[in-house]
Parts: sequence; structure tokens; C-alpha cells
Amino acid sequence: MSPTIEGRHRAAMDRLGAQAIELPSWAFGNSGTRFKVFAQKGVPRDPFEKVADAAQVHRFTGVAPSVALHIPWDTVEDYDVLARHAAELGVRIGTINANVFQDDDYMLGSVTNPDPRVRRKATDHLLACVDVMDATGSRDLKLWFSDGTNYPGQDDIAARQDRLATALAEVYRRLAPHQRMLLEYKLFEPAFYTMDVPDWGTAYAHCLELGPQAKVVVDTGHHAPGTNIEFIVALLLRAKKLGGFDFNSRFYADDDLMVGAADPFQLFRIMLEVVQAGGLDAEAGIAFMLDQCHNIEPKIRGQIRSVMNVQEATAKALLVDTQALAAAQTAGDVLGANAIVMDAYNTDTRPLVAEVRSEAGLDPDPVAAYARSGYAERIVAERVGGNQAGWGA
Ligand code: RM4
Ligand code: MN
Repeated sequence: MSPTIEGRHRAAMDRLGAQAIELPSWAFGNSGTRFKVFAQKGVPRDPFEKVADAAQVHRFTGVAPSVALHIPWDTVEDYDVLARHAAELGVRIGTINANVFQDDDYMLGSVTNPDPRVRRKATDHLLACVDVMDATGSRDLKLWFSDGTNYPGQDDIAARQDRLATALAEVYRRLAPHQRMLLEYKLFEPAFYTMDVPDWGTAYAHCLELGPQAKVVVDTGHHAPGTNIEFIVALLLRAKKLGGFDFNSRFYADDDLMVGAADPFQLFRIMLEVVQAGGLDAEAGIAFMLDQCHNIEPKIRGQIRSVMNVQEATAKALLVDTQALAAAQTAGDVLGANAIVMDAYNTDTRPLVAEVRSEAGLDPDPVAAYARSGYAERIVAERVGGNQAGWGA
């Protein structure tokens, strides 16, 4: 017999209370498009202030205990000091993101560059990121490569794959047994003809060759329109090769808008695959990260809203009556099975998630509680002078 609706609610609440969503340090800095980066008042001037802002999101949501760094944007002299600063604020340093896409040397690629000197430089940066992980206690190294070509014939596609494999293998060998390499893919941009890691299949093939500590990251904004992302998620989960998510929303290309804003139904469908495959269990090792930019909206509030969107979608996925669904599927009851999934999706999970917060001793409304805290006004008054952090700064 299926558990009662009350039983499912209780089970969902327990799961939601234990959820962990990682925040990107770069979400708190200024960002924009190639047309304009708009500066906002109160934006962090250094990684310490970014971590402080991330800690506010955790303070009011209770489910965002870690913040990812991007190197060199978040380079500091002493990572111990930054890690301690995070701990004092109730959060910790999470994934380390490498950056081999913003140096003039990388015009024709980083680890796939035809010039061995540039490849060496890029690989050395990736190795240096593992040093940072050692200092911060981070588990994951996340790699996204802007590498690719713009014109047919520009470079040898297969040779670039060989160069990529060589660099990845060197970095993989440098990992400690508890550390992982997460390889991210992206269909296009900045390269327009070929990206060297354009899709999950390419990332999966490299990860398979590397070994069990290499896993694929699904950035929800990095697919062609209409791609069935939950299918990719289900396949990677089945192969135990899903390392995590970079959550965000897209309407057109890699828009980096708030997760669950453009297509909450897609987010639900993704979370349903995760839930059904046991991907919420800590042992599954799936990193639920946000990778977003808040170009025109307030950043901390934007992050709070994004965390809430993930929680609400997860709650809907958890409410699916899985036993009834399995029975309908076995019986070939197409419409019955679909109705069970849609019933869960159409449930307003906001009260349930609010209850989870109340049980944790938090305000049920994080947006209002954050507004009342006066933090937004305080950082505007305090963060005067200095250089605001920005995408690429
Ligand atoms: C890339 C990719 C990476 C992120 C950078 C900022 O498009 O999504 O994950 O670190 O942007
Ligand atoms: Mn990403």
C-alpha cells in the first residue's frame, strides 16, 4: 500500500531539512553581459565579503552551508584564514572552480591549445587549484573549458581531444583519494564551431577513461533548446557518473538566470529523476550547486529566491507517490502514471517548505526575514571604496 499523503509529507520534510545547496561566490559580485556590467551598491570587494554574503543566504534558508570559489577570482594569500572566516560565519568553502578562460594566452584554447607552452600553463593552473582544495578541505574540483574552435579546419578536432585527455589525466593523478574532478560541458560559447567538451557524452567518455573520481557536471543552461535534461540526468545517475549540478535558468542561451525561474516544470522533472535514483542521499555524492549571475536584481535576495526554488521543486519531487507510480507503470496505465506525477507537480509546496524552516528554528519566510535584518542596507553603508568584485575581477 502507498504511504498516506501525511506520511509522504513527513518523509519529504525530513529530506528537505537535510538538503544542501552550494552557492557560487561569483553570484555576489557584479555581473552583466558583453554589453554592460551594472555596478550595484554594497557588492563585495573581496572573497571574505563574498563569503559573508553567502552566509546570509544560509542564515535565512538553513540549506546553503557551502560556497564555491573561482580561482583566480577568489585568490587569497592564506586559504586557511578564508576557511576559518567561513566557519565563523557558519558556512564552509565548497567546490573549487578553475579558470582557464580569461588570459590572453588562452585565445586558441587552454589545455587543448596547439602550443605546448600554453597547455603547460593551463595544466599548472589546474594543479594549483588542487593545492587550494588541500588548503580549504574542498572535495571537488570543477572544470569548465571554454576551449574550442570557430572555423572548420582551424585545428585538428581529434588532436584537441588527445591534448584534453592528457591534461585531465595529469590533474586526476594529483587528486587525493577523497577528492573528485567534476567535468562540465557546454554546447557553444565562447567557441562557435566546436567546443572541446560540448556535451554530456564527451564529458562522460573522458570521465570513464579517467576513473571513479571523475564525474560529470550538468549545468542546466548548457544545452540546446528542447534538450531533455532529465534524460541525461537519469543516464548519468544510472552510470554513477553524475557529480553534480550547476543550476540556473535559460530562456535562450547560457542566460544564468535564477534556477526555476524560466521553467519550474523542468527543474521538477530533473529533481524527480534525482529523487527516484536515490540522488539525495549523501552517499550518492551529488553536489547541488547554483551557477548564476544576478545582473539586474539584488544578489543576496536572488540567491535566497533560487535556493527556495530548488527546495520547492525538490519537495514536489518528494511528494510523488512512487508506489502508486510504479503500479501504474507496470499496469501500462499511461494516463494514470502521468497523473500521479502531475499531482505532485501541481501541489503548492511552499507551506511544506515553510514548515521545514519553522522546525529548524528559522523564519518561515526567508525573503522577509532577510529584508528585516537590515543587512542589505548595512553593506551599502559599509562597503564604500575599494574595488567591487565583478565577473572576471
Ligand atoms: C561557465 C561555466 C562555469 C562557471 C563560469 C563562470 O559558463 O558555467 O561553471 O564557473 O561560467
Ligand atoms: Mn556552470
